[in-house]
Amino acid sequence: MKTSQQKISYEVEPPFFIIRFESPETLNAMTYDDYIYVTTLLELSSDNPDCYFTVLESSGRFFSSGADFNSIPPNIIDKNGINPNLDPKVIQKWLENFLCKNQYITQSFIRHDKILVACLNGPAIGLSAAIVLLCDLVYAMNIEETYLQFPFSTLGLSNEGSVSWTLPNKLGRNKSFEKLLFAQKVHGYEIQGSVLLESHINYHQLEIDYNNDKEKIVETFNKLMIQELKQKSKNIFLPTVLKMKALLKDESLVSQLELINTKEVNSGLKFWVNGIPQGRFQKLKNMKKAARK
Ligand code: CO8
Repeated sequence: MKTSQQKISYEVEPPFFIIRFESPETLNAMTYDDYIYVTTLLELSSDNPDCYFTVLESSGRFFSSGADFNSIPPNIIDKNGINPNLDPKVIQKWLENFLCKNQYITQSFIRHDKILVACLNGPAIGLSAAIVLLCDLVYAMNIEETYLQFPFSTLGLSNEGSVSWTLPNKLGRNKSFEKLLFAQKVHGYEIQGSVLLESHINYHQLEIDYNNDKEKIVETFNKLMIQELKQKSKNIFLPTVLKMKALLKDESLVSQLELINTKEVNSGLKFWVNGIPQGRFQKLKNMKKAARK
């Protein structure tokens, strides 16, 4: 099994701090260790005075398939016939395994002070999709193939990553209800112009076969996105972008995101204590295993 350092690389290319997900074999699924490693990289970027942009890039078909189902710990409940709701040890276990980690990861993205850029090579799912909605600039390689999906209801989870605030504000309230309650895909075309921004890359001008050379095209997309951002920021006085971010994402907005983050993790805790997500993740893992045979 790869370590977080093997799955996630980083590069400092001022004014950019580039974080790249490099486990295409699992569609860039993330364990809590991986997400927490990303938060340490966010801090490195934050502490680097030469970096003004933190760029998230990925590899392969998906930006990220969200939580790695192989990393979800099994729920050992009812071993002694104790109702899990009444066993403080079970509650403590999920406070540590879920609530603290999830809240901390989301909080790191909410509070990140550099311009957060997501370059989507493909779809993002779950907590990773929620993180995309917390980014300041989001570019997609291919609008038709890109989607965000929040399968929290099918996995017996509650909303995560402050998506209860971000999605209704970007997509509208009623549509967000449908997308979240029924775990439906938010297609690229539905958020084009609001979440997904247009890049000026013209793939038809590149000498790459879009359908047959996906690895090369993602590599090229990542490279060209950095070039494009360099070009766009060529004539700007960089310290202004951070002042602008502080205004566009001011303390009242940050506080709202933090409040909803706290409410979300608390609303999900009971499901973990009762073993619901663990069972559903296990089912998903078994389904994938069976499909491999
Ligand atoms: N975890 C681990 N492995 C994965 C994951 C994942 N989330 N997603 C895909 N993979 C693996 C598959 O097992 C498969 O491996 P192999 O080739 O060895 O069989 C490989 O990646 C390719 O996947 P598929 O063959 O399934 O590719 P498809 O194009 O057919 O399907 C999908 C792509 C739709 C993304 C499908 O793989 C899927 O449904 N994956 C699960 C997505 C998911 O539900 N993620 C969880 C979201 S919830 C969340 O993020 C909340 C987090 C809360 C807890 C945080 C704990 C860290």
